[in-house]
Amino acid sequence: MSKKQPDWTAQLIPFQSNPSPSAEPFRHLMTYYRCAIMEVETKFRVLDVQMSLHRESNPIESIKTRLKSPESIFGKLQRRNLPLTLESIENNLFDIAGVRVICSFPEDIYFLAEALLRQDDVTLIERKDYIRNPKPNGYRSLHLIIEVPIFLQNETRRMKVEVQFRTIAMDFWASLEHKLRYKKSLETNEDYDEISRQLKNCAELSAILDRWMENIRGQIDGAREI
Ligand code: 0O2
Repeated sequence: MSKKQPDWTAQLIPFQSNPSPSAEPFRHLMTYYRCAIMEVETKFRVLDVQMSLHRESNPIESIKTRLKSPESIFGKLQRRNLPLTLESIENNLFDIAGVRVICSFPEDIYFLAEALLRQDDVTLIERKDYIRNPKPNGYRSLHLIIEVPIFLQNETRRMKVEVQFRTIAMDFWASLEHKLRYKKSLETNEDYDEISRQLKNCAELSAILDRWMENIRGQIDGAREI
């Protein structure tokens, strides 16, 4: 028998200033975030093509996008004791729209991030550099919260988007760590400390791999210029 899922959208609606018992405003907001994802993804596709004109290959390996689910939005508002309103979502949650850019090399990440931030319509809200300052568990990635305009029929809205930049090695580690951490609640495992230590070692190895591959690229590019 299928378990009945709670209707999170319906739970958000009664708290809205708009008394209409309809999920329309929430759906509209999610659509605006989806549009913002499209805008940001296009910006990266353009940069990737343009940067490939000056190099042998494209700096971007792949782009993944995701819209936070209503369940996750609702859960995050509740955990933080925030009002369950659309206004509160826009003002407090900056990762509703997510764009993950997977690059070949760490230095490509910084080129792309700077190129993005130079664009007239992009505003930087927050920057967290977990590549230069990895998290204690070994997590590496460059996170930017940016604001971009979306051009609708009768208005322009500015929407926040979380951009995560990772190399293939960083993404490999983060994806597996995420899977291992959430598959079984790792915190309750009796070997938690040992597992955490091993995961951190793997993160350090992946950082070494990134630097090594970048050096090899440097050698190849240097040899080509001679
Ligand atoms: P999901 O499903 O990927 O969205 P905040 O997002 O502000 O509540 P925090 O920790 O201040 O939380 O933000 P931060 O550090 O920018 O991290 C946000 C996102 O980065 C996470 O989103 C993950 O995607 C990723 N991330 C951060 N730390 C780790 C980590 O240790 N391991 C892995 N695998 N990913 C990490 P969510 O909301 O957790 O999940």
